[in-house]
Amino acid sequence: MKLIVAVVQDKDSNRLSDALVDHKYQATKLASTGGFLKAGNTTFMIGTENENVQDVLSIIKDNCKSREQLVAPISPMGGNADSYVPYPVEVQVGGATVFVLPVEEFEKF
Ligand code: 2BA
Repeated sequence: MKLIVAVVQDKDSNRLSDALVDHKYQATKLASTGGFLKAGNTTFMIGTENENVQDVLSIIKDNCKSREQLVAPISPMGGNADSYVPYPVEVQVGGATVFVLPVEEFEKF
């Protein structure tokens, strides 16, 4: 068994959870925050058998889009202004960041 942990954009989270339900995969959604952008994102935990992993990964791939996001500049408070960039910078935020972990034991009580 594997645990798939997928960090996705909030905009894709309903579509992805509907698709997982349609394909009869169980998932838990956690509200999370990206360390870099400090913006909300959604982390899915999906426990599934090894033979389903590729199917789940393709469902994630099909339902999560990569987008450009603007990062607003933060003015240096009494700091060094030399490296200050006074205009918004665009970053590419991925469709999904996915980790596949082995599960040692799985119980439901
Ligand atoms: P954030 O940390 O808010 O990052 C959003 C996007 O900003 C990233 O997209 C990346 O394009 C850019 N970025 C992140 N750190 C950067 C840095 N130090 N310098 C320049 N640009 C940077 P993604 O890579 O697609 O990541 C989307 C979200 O997935 C991340 O949101 C984070 O919540 C999660 N994530 C990505 N890599 C991770 C990792 N290795 N471990 C845990 N979570 C991760």
